[in-house]
Amino acid sequence: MSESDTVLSALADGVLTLTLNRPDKLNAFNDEMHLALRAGFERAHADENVRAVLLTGAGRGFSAGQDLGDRDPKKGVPDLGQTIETFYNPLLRLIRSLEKPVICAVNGVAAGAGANIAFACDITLAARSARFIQAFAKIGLVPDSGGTWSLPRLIGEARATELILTGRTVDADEAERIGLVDRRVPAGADRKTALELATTIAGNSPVGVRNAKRALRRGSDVDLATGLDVEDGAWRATAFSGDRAEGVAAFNEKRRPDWPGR
Ligand code: LHQ
Repeated sequence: MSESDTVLSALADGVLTLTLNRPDKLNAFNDEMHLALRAGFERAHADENVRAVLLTGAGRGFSAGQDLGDRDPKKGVPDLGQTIETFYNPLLRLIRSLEKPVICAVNGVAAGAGANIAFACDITLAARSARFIQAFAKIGLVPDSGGTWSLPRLIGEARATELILTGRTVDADEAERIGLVDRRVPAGADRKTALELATTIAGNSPVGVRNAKRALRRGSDVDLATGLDVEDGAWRATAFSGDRAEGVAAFNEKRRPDWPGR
């Protein structure tokens, strides 16, 4: 089933589900969990049977961020910069550079790095129980895991500044309203809805999905002229692909496509 008990891993219908699994610590990150999650995303990069990733948490929370027991200054001065460079930044790069979509289902609390990992994903769903906390200012830190990058992009600079400087809790309704998450889903349906979404995407053309994601990622950071060039490149990469030929043939023959993925 898994690389490690701290992250459960299961592949079905093209969807690799990665479940953070330290529920008694609200899935706070210790070194073992960092390595296990990294291994999960490395597999997603390498394994062509993986067409989408679903990231979620076991128990009553998504993740409370860094395990503060593991980084307690009273147990010797921890090198926090090294923690960021060894674990969080490589993880964020792995998630953001993955050419397959990453769906995140947030159940319960997502605090600190736990929240910012959720915001790095392509589509984030919030269960009714979800709450998001930029906990950093409360423990004498600034955001990591790309929070100062992702929050302004999702909700604008003013709201991002308020959430980061106050560290206040945002519930699922507000998160949906301000665009911090894609949508809120009814109680108990978050995992199911996220899996349906991931399975739908995993059933679409891998070439189409990969190039659409590439164009979206690059296009959102450039001017219109460059954006049109980026889109043109993505269009050409799909228009002459085996997936396009198969997609059109399957439509005409009234059958499900069998994507070559090239
Ligand atoms: C925890 C944690 C936790 C360990 C709950 N660690 N055990 C990067 C680099 C280096 C250093 C520092 O940080 C970072 C990045 C970051 O992520 S910084 C932000 C770190 N996270 C936080 O500051 C959040 C700390 N946790 C909380 O404020 C609360 O636990 C929240 C609001 C998340 C949940 O509150 P409750 O629902 O009331 O649950 P609880 O507080 O009772 O927690 C349940 C258990 O989980 C409890 O253990 P216990 O043995 O008493 O049942 C907590 O100690 C444990 N836990 N967060 N981060």
